[in-house]
Amino acid sequence: MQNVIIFGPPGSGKGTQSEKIIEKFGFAHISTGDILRAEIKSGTPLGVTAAKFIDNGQLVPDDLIIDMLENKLNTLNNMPGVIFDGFPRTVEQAKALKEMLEKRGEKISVMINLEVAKPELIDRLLKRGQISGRSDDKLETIEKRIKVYESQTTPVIDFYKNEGSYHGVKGVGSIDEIFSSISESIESCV
Ligand code: B4P
Repeated sequence: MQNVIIFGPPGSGKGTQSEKIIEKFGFAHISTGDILRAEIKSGTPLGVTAAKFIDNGQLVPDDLIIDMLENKLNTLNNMPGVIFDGFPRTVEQAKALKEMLEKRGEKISVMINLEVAKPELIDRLLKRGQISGRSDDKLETIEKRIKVYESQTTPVIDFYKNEGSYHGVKGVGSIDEIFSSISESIESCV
C-alpha cells in the first residue's frame, strides 16, 4: 500500500498530475479541494462554511479538513495506493495524517513537492480562471492564496524532510516531462 502526497503552491499542477498518477498506478484519489467544491455545490453546512474561506483565498480550518479527510480515508479499502492531493496544507494536518495512517499500520511513502515560481503560478491560475469559473481564480485572490501558502503551508516541507519522505520535483516544463519525474519517484519507493 503506497501513500503518496502531491504537494505544491496553488496552480503548481497537483490536480493535473494526480489524474496521470491515478491513470498509471490505479491509486485512489483524495483531493481536499475537489471534496470542498462538491460540498459547496451541494450546499451542505460544511460547504457553506468552506465557501467563506475559499472565496477569500484562505485555508479552511484544520478541524473541518481533518474530519473530512478521515471520513474519506475510511471509505477506501483494498487499493494499491492513495494519492493525497492538496492535503496536508498545514503542519497540524500533517501530524493528523501521520496518526491516521499509523492507526492503519501505514505511513507516507513519498511527499512530492512540485517546485514552480510565483509568476508562472499566477499566469497559470489566471488562464484557468478564464475557463474554470472558480471563485478563487481571480488576481486578488490568487495573490492572497500564494501568501497563505508561503506563511502557513511551506512549514509542511520541513515536516516531511524530517520524516525522510520528501522529494522535490521541478514543476515546470511539459505535463508529461513532469509526470515522468513523478513516476520515477513513486516507483523508487515501492
Ligand atoms: P485546490 O483545489 O487544491 O487547488 P489549487 O492548489 O489551486 O490547484 P492545483 O495545484 O491542483 O493546480 P492545477 O493542477 O489545477 O485548492 C483550492 C482551495 O481549497 C484552497 O485555496 C483552500 O482554500 C481550499 N483547500 C483545499 N485543500 C485544503 C486543505 N487541506 N486545508 C485547508 N484548505 C484547503 O493546475 C493549475 C493550472 O495550471 C491548470 O489550468 C493546469 O491546466 C495548468 N497546468 C498544470 N500543469 C502545467 C504545466 N506543466 N505547464 C503549464 N500549465 C500547467
